[in-house]
Amino acid sequence: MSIAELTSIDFITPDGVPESVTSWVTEIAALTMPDHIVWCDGSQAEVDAFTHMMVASGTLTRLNAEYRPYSFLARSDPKDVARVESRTFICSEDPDDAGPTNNWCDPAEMRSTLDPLFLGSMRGRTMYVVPFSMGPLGSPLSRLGVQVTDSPYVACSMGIMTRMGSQALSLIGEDTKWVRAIHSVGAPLQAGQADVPWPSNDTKYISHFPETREIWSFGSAYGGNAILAKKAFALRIASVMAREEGWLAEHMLIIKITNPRGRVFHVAAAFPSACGKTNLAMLQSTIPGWTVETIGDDIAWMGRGTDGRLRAINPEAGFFGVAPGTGWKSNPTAMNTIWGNTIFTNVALRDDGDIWWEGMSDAVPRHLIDWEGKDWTPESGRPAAHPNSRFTVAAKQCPSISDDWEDPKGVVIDAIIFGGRRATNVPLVVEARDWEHGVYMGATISSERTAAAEGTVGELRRDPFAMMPFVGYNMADHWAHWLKIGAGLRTSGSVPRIFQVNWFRKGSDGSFLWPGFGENSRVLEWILERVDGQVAAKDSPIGLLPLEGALNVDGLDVSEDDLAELFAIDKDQWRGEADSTEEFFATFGERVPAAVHKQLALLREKLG
Ligand code: GTP
Ligand code: SPV
Ligand code: MN
Repeated sequence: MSIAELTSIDFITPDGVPESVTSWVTEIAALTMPDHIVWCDGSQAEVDAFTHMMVASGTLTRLNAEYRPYSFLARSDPKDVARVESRTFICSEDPDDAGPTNNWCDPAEMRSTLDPLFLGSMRGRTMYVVPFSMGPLGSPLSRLGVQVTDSPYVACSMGIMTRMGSQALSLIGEDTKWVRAIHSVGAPLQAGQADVPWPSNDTKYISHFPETREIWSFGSAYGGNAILAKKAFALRIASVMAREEGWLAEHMLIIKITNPRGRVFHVAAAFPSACGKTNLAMLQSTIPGWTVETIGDDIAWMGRGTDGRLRAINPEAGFFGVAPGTGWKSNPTAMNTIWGNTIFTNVALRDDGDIWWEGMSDAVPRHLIDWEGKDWTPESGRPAAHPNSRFTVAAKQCPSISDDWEDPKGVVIDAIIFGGRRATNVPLVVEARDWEHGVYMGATISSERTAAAEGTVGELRRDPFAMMPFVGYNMADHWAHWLKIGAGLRTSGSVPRIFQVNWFRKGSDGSFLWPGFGENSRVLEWILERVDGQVAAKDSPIGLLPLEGALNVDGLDVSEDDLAELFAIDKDQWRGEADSTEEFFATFGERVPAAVHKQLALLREKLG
């Protein structure tokens, strides 16, 4: 489609679109009153037209093609830089179905709040209709959705992050169930009014209606607030669908690992936002004979396959990765993924027309344009890239992408890992005694806050299953659902092992005890040797730990003392953890499953 065509098509619907979609689009258009409607087909020509248009409007800066072909930089409004959890709502009929960890609002009340905000909110703008599939096109595990948005940046991002366009639309028949997602930046334009590069609104609502499978997002164009296929659909709405249909929608990466004996494993791992999923998903092993391939870096949909085993797909088609800290040393795979065809948001611009951020290279450029568009030098005393700056890139560009990443049946999961960012207490790795204990580990994850959402960075907070901001129903019911899934897997005799890891434990001097990144392959090795029945473990109050000398530290520069500290279990501290867990569980009242309470009692018993 050419630019001329893009701006001249008014309210013309492509042939063969089911009535359920056209009537909904018409209804939303009547409410939001866009000047034009464009149905996205997902073609390269469309991407080219969008990016041309956004370069002309100042939303995107084209990067120097010599260094970064077909790539662009976007700078957001400085007030629109991360997910807004305080403005994220679960509007279930019954407040108990949202639970104490979600902001709840009565659906009728939310609709009456949103209606006036959306009324005419797309005036002077184009409404893009974005049909998409979460999961491989046509897989029985995939689910369909349509997002309307008045942001071409969001439409483009959806094109990278999902299977978007005509093919997805053609999968929607008259009887197909699909998720409705409405997004407006909330910045209508009067006739003749000049636009800004990043339109948004100080009033923000990210509202979910789980019963009617709808998402209404107003006021933000950033990440999970606006790319509604991701957290809003694939986690919040999908977790509700999954509970009803007997599967799991989780904030997890998926990797394939081959050991030196040629055995293949698949692992799913949940870490809170900005706690290392993308890095683990793209890990380059530092130990001989072990290879890691990427299947997904943020979301896993998992369920019991016809073979009785837990199978997982990555519902996404791209990565929306944290830029700072991604560098040639820490994550060369990511660096090679973003060679081109990438949208960068809120990173710094080099004088040579390429991008830069903290941690990309040891050498720091002498001059940059920072994420706010201001001159920057190393003496400026502030980061050049925003801490939550991101790259948006297709997964198929990843050199470590696995040959089975689009397997419509999903991959068999052999082990599940829970992690978090904990300076103290939590050891480098510990294994759950059984599924119930693993569910307890997931339910009790705490992690230090990061820049991925608003709030004070570093503050410890509860983040069960790394799903605190993403579960679309009562968190305690989520634990019950996990127990049920485990019981189902047990009937077929194949229950994945569960582990907890912590790359972020700190020594008394405040520095990380563990080198992390590629060296995490050593922890994966121990985990998979456990799964393969090759190594024994020793019991401790909090779970099974590696035997003395079992963790492979060959060639690693970590002192004996630091290693001991990485696995130290301070019983007093853990009694404190148990007390705080009891308080946390109490916030859910009766809904906490008995099996989870039992694990807490067992922990206390073992602590003595
Ligand atoms: P979201 O996209 O927000 O869900 O984040 P994520 O969980 O994918 O986190 P990501 O892999 O992008 O890492 C976030 C930050 O943690 C980056 O700054 C990384 O450099 C840092 N990080 C990742 N892995 C490690 C590790 O093993 N050790 C240390 N010290 N830092 C790490
Ligand atoms: C996260 O915060 O976990 C992300 C980024 O993956 S966002 O898509 O904005 O949610
Ligand atoms: Mn994430």
